[in-house]
Amino acid sequence: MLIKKSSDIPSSEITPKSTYFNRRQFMTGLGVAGAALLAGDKLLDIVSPEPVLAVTKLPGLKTTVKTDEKQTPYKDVTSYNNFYEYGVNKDDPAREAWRLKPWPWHVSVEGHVKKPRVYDIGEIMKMATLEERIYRHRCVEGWSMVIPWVGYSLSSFIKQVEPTSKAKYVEFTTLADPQQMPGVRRAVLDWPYTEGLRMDEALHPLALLCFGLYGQTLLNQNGAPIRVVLPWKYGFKSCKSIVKIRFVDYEPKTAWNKAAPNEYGFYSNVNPNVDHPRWSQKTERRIDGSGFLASIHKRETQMFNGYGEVAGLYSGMDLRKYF
Ligand SMILES: Nc1nc2c(c(=O)[nH]1)N[C@H]1C(S)=C(S)[C@@H](COP(=O)(O)O)O[C@H]1N2
Ligand SMILES: [Mo]
Repeated sequence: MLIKKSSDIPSSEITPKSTYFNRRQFMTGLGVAGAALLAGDKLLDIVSPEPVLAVTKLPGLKTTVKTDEKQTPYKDVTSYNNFYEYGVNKDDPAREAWRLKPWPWHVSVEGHVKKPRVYDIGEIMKMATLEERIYRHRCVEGWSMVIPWVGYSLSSFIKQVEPTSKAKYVEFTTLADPQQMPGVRRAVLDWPYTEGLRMDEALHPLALLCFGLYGQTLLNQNGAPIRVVLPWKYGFKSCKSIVKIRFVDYEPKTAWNKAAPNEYGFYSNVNPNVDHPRWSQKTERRIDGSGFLASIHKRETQMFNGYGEVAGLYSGMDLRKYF
């Protein structure tokens, strides 16, 4: 749904960002009746404005990880999403996520760490140089994408907040505000959404602290303003719209493991040899703009999603037991 085509809006209205968010707050503050008065039969348009206005360009990025595979079109990356805080259907996030205010935003860093405190999103974005990384993304449901993310290694952040020797794992927590995220009013998961990594996994250079994709900041449905991306693991490990990062000495409970422990383990490394009880993990449907052809020409899923350099993290572990 569009409020106006972006081409109809003078650039003075698009920038600065704060203007945009104020306008959004103004509109949501009107309530449905006020919006209807303003918009007449365009009511639906005004309650779901064009998401592209919420992004900021991130110029001068160096691409450090690439693949020759065709990238998933921006339209698919931003409209076919799992983000249960907005609803359980793939199109719910793109329709509902405009309700989230990704700015101002703070992340609380807690636990076994020398610099525990609340960090501003702008401060975190400046802790290291942003770069582009084109990663494969594999959802446990059997589809995959190739996405040019923007961020920097999670390890750069971790080193600056200085976990102590007691920190063995890191836990991520997503916002769970029913005002901004209508999906959390239903108990489909035990909110807030949490995820976790062993410390050596979190420090692996492929683990990305992510702020954008396709050269601009994240849309809300992709986890604005801050998320992680772990390309060798199933998508659900990549926690979105993070408000808390906690360093702990125990294996953190994770939202999907709590919901269905026989289906979702803590590690959840992409592994074609270990099937999910409901979905084979041997092949995948690549969403690359080729439409229905991708459902016919399934690709073989690769161990660790093709990122064999992480194998050393799991040497000696029975990956059937630690799935
Ligand atoms: N907070 C939160 N993070 C989440 C999810 C979610 O429902 N809530 N879904 C996960 C799943 S199942 C996938 S496949 C990816 C999808 O990320 P994307 O839509 O940005 O591609 O986000 C993951 N992170
Ligand atoms: Mo997923």
